[in-house]
Amino acid sequence: MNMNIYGEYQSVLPQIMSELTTSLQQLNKEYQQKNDLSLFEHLNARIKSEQSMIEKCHRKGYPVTTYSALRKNRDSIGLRIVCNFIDEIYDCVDLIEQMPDVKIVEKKDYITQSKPNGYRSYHLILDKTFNYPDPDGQNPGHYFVEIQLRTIAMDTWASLEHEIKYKHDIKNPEMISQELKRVADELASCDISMQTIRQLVREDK
Ligand code: 0O2
Repeated sequence: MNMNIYGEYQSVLPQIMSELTTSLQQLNKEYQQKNDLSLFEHLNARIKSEQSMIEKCHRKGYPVTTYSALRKNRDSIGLRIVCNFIDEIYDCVDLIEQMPDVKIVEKKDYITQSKPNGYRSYHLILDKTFNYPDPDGQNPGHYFVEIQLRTIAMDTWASLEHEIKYKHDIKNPEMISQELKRVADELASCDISMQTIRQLVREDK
């Protein structure tokens, strides 16, 4: 019988994802009450498909095991937080850092240091304790979660870039890459302008 790569944790992962989603929605509510604006606009969550996880294990040279899926790779559970403005991304990172039982084990700021192709986003890897056993035999167990934080503009670009690149054979890749980078930079400039406009409106009050 073929065992799922997530093994006995297959049913635990969605529960962990759901608990964390609820905690973040609660954080958003509290922030809204305090600041009269949203911490984030929306939040998506996914468990990495078995096929993608197996492909990633092959790509990284890890054995295709439950241990590799949950310990060597750290994005079996992934959350994407989409904010209205850049400032809220950094507020959100600070608030996540203060959440109980959360340790941030990696931060990658692709906003101040965008990828060469124009990709922008803030990536976090959390090590969070949950009331479920983990692959190291601990209970409460430790689980890794990847969180990507983006503005609406960054999210639009990443979704469209993914759609364009992964679904079609590209005949003129250099020109397409240049154009995508140009659009990414224009959107980044719009993000800054929108934040400046909001600041002007606030100062006017
Ligand atoms: P999915 O379907 O989102 O899970 P690794 O995660 O180890 O492969 P690395 O360098 O450690 O690679 O991770 P990185 O680049 O910090 O983040 C990887 C994830 O960020 C990707 O996950 C994408 O979701 C997103 N990402 C990174 N670069 C780009 C990009 O240029 N364009 C788009 N659209 N998304 C990007 P996966 O596993 O590829 O896919």
